[in-house]
Amino acid sequence: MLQLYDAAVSPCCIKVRLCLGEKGVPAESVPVNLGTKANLEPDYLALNPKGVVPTLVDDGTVIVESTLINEYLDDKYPSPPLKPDAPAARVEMRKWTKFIDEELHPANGAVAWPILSLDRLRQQDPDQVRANLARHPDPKRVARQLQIFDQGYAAPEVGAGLKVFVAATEKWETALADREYFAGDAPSLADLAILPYANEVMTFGIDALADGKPRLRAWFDRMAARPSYREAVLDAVAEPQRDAIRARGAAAWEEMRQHLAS
Ligand SMILES: N[C@@H](CCC(=O)N[C@@H](CS)C(=O)NCC(=O)O)C(=O)O
Repeated sequence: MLQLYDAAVSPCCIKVRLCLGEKGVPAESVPVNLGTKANLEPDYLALNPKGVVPTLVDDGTVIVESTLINEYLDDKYPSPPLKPDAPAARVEMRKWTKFIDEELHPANGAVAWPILSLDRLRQQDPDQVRANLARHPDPKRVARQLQIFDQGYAAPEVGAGLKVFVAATEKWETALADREYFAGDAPSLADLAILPYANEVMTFGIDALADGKPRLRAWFDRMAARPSYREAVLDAVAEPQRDAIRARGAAAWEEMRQHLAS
């Protein structure tokens, strides 16, 4: 059976779980506790030298990077297809997955990461927290997390990340003007790549970002009605935890939104 090294609320892991759900392919979820930095233990770094989740292991073959994992799953389990047939629509699909990997996911580290982590980290010894954050092999991630730990939602990184989210929701609303899904006429890997981040917008207390974007809301409702969303999101994170995240995000939004005024 496939093994997925996994973290429940990680958008990159949700992306892969959505794909497994759409395919109806079972996988053993191997939880990696990001809170205790299990992702930086030598055994895990041997699988994924970047020290991030997800990692997929298929009978000894190790695949990292959520977008590549989903491409692999779609190649290996072609039914139902999650890549449109037409070459131009495939380019469209990959334009979105590239945008998520290169722009929105790093911004996510400045918007969702503090909502998920900051309150918990602030209950710990600050020097210990800084030392722990600094252990990560990616210097950009370390600098971003240290700045946000020290400055909270006033950190410039939060403002920059939030502006990327605003731009993303605007791009999504525009793209959905003439289509129901982001590439082709059925859900594709593009929709599965966007959904975890749209889910944060809609359920992390920051849904003001979707105000005035009816097409984005309708697309989200369509995608959230699919069984794969139930499995990948609702079944993976208990309702009280989802409620707590929403409450923390709503409080954070009052501070975060100040960045949009400037
Ligand atoms: N480009 C990678 C990004 C993976 C990534 O950033 N994963 C986050 C969770 S969403 C992580 O493992 N963070 C660990 C940490 O910050 O220590 C992918 O798409 O798989």
